[in-house]
Amino acid sequence: MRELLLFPHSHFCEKAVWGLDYKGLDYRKKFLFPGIHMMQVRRVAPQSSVPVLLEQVRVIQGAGEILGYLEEQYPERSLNPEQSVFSEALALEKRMDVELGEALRQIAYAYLLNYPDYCKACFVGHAPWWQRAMFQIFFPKLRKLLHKVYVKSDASVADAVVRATNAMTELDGRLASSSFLMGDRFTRVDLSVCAMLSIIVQPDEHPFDWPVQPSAELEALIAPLRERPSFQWAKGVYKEYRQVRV
Ligand SMILES: N[C@@H](CCC(=O)N[C@@H](CS)C(=O)NCC(=O)O)C(=O)O
Repeated sequence: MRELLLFPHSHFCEKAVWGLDYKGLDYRKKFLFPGIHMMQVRRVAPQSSVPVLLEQVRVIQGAGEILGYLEEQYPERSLNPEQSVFSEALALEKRMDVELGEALRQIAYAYLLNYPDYCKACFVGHAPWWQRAMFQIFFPKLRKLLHKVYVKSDASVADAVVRATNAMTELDGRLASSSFLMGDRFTRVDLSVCAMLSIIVQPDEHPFDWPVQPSAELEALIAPLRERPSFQWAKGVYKEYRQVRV
């Protein structure tokens, strides 16, 4: 059986999950315990990051790589942009992974690591009691690690806010004249950008059942973004194109 290694709330994982769901493929989700995931993932793949797709003897690491692989193996319901804009589209997707996806993650962790219960719900809300207890014990260490890797410093978070806002301004501009980011139909670029936005949009169609966001400071940063065309667009795309398979 096809298997996807992932964290439940991760927007990069959501990008791969959406791809699999969109193609109507069967697969098993294997949620990993943060920290311990590094050993588990490195046993099969070069980096420690998820998502990782395991299909027979193949190991595909990285959300974009997984979308590419799915398109190659299962070309029906194509998510590829037209050939004429293909490289431009992939470049936009990659840039948005960083400018939007990585920046939003950095901002989110900067505030949410102060809320252990929220983090617990994100990483192990689905897991048996003993994993939730283990998470509680390991959280101080995990918090330190996540802060070091993702949050870095106040200045770097401030820069991430500027980068994410600029990225959304660019998207708003593109969406002023089209319902799609590249070409005239739904493609992997739309899917990917909406998945990156999912951590702030938290759409109902997303398979993760989001806990209530506890940080007033983070909410103050997100609130003005809700009015953005790109934010509203992502909500609409989720409604129309996100088929959930549990
Ligand atoms: N470039 C990768 C990035 C994936 C990524 O950053 N995954 C994070 C979760 S959102 C992760 O696994 N972090 C833990 C680690 O790298 O060990 C992709 O597109 O899949």
